[in-house]
Amino acid sequence: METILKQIEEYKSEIAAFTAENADSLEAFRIKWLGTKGLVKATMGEMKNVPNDQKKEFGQTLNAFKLFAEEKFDTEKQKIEASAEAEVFGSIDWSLPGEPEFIGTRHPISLVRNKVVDIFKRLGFAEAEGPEVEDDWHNFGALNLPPDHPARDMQDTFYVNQDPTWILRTHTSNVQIREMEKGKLPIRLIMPGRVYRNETISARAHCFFHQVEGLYIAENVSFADLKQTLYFFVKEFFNQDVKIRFRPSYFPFTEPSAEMDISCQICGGKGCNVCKHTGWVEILGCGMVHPNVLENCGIDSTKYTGFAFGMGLERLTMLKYQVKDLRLFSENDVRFLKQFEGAL
Ligand code: 2U9
Repeated sequence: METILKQIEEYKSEIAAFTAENADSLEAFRIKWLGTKGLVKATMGEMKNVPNDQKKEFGQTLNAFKLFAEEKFDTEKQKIEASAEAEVFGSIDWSLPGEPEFIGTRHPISLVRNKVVDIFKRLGFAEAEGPEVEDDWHNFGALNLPPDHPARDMQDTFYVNQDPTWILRTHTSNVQIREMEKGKLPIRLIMPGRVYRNETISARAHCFFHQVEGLYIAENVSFADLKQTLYFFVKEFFNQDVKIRFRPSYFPFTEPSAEMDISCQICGGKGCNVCKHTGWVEILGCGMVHPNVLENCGIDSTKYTGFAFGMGLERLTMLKYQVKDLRLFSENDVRFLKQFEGAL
């Protein structure tokens, strides 16, 4: 008994004196002390030679010895790992430029939307958004569309679960109605958003697309204000040389109504395929807000007037970047999307 206890003490001082120089000497330490044929296990075997009344105490000594060896191994292992890490860290040239990750590009529709909104913000318009699932009143009724208007037809509009109450909005005009209902005047808002129409998908039409609509309501707002605002917009969006012209049109929510053309940016007005040899391309619809629409939202149409306009973002993007097929905008082909890196 005395001999084995003395032996354990000697082992402990040998273990305490050990320092691992490298991974190999650490492994040698593990095999010598903690391996299946190691000295710790062999010492454990001495238990059978100890008299029964001393087994408990000896068991504790053995456990402490085992722990001592294991802890030493763990601390030396950590030291080796830390120095290996430091070696790698020290060998890296931290001044080298990093390898850039390709993080994608903004979608062309987003680029154009942001540009349009920025231009109107400079004129004092604020951005507003509203729901894409809308009720009949905010999408049609309040906008002076009669109950039998063809746009309400299920052939043209998506109804949610065939329920006549809920539809996918067909324009962002529902946002204007909701803002007007709040009753705070004057209103000067620009509203970008996704809209839905039940169309067969082709190069020129899709069942969803994006619009930007604008609305300005105050006292004494005139058609001249509308023209000047839109002229400023197209000059900023396309270039300084762009010309505009207005043609009379009809929308149930505006009176008078007009469509605006710009001089063709492809051929400079000389005539090409894009402008169908007319020198002009249509880019938006607009008009003075119909008195019925103002009254529908509780606004006194004898005191206030306003103008509104709407344009398709896909169309604007196609004109600016000569994109020939609308389907490219929703296919997410990176070869197409990458071309807009750094655009605008
Ligand atoms: C309210 C009052 C009036 C918004 C307007 C148009 C004319 C228009 C089309 C352009 C291409 C839709 O994306 S498109 O197919 N829009 O021509 N939109 S006036 O008039 C409003 C809106 C809200 C309360």
